[in-house]
Amino acid sequence: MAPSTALKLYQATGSPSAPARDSFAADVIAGLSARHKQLPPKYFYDATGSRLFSEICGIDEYYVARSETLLLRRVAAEVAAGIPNGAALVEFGSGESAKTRLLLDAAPQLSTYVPIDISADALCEAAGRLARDYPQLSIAPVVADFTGHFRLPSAADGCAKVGFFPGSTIGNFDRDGAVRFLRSVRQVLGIHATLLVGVDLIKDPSTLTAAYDDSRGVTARFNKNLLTRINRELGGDFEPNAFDHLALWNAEHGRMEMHLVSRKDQIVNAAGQSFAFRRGESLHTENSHKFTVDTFSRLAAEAGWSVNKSWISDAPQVALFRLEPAPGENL
Ligand code: AVJ
Repeated sequence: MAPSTALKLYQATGSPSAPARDSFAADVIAGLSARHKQLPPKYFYDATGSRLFSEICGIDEYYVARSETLLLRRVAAEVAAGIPNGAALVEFGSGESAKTRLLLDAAPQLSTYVPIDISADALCEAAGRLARDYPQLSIAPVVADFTGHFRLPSAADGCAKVGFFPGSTIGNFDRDGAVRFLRSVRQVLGIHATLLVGVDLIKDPSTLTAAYDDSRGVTARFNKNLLTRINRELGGDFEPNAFDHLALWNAEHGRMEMHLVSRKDQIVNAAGQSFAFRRGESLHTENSHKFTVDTFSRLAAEAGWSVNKSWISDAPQVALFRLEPAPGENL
């Protein structure tokens, strides 16, 4: 069923399709021309990719979403007790907003919800369903790449802000990128803010690798969908099955990596250019950094946030942090 039409979608990036396609093309050309071929993981999330990611979240081996949902359910009342009356919940990369409902149910004092997502399809659908289920809540969705610059919609003006960044998405940034992002979130949310961040914790490599290489092959399809998207949107001729899905634990950098490994020597055309792959050459598609409570607390401190509280789930463990602006830090 079509989502409610009462919702206005804020296009934070101006007219979305043309500039969005240009930067996709530019990123693909740059990434495939590099000595170590790579692509930014944000391009996974077209309509198919968003659907595949939801499917991944239902898979046993992908504990990241399951553990966090159980944790949120356990601590929702405690988290809600720290949320001021009339506050606005601002979610970075909201997708289906599945976990959001746990907070919305526990904190009816929230007046406003600002979901921000790069996928207009996922955002529209989720916002439509939420509008039906939470008629009191004012919902102001923003279509944006949350790593870029954008302003909050006026619906959130004058409200205390609660940032919500669950799912361990922060792990996609390298360390500098994560610090820069957390700094810009401080700026976007202003001074009367707290930020709830979900982070995946370092654990045994076999649990980690199974989570990124599930036995049903959904993660492999999610990874290869990036090639299908390039074919469709940038006139590419990738054969997705001429690449193998590879998930590996990089202990030195504390991160899971996903790659697409060429099964043969081949030339691929995309975005008006040709790219040579050697057999065994990898296209690096994602980093998912994992933390300890300590390493993440230090990272947050570098960005001007201090840890007000952290909670840890049952195994396989993930963590939820409540951050507040560090005293004495100016914006
Ligand atoms: C949505 C970025 C948190 O890194 O675990 C899932 C994406 N990649 N399976 C993650 C993902 C492979 C996910 N994040």
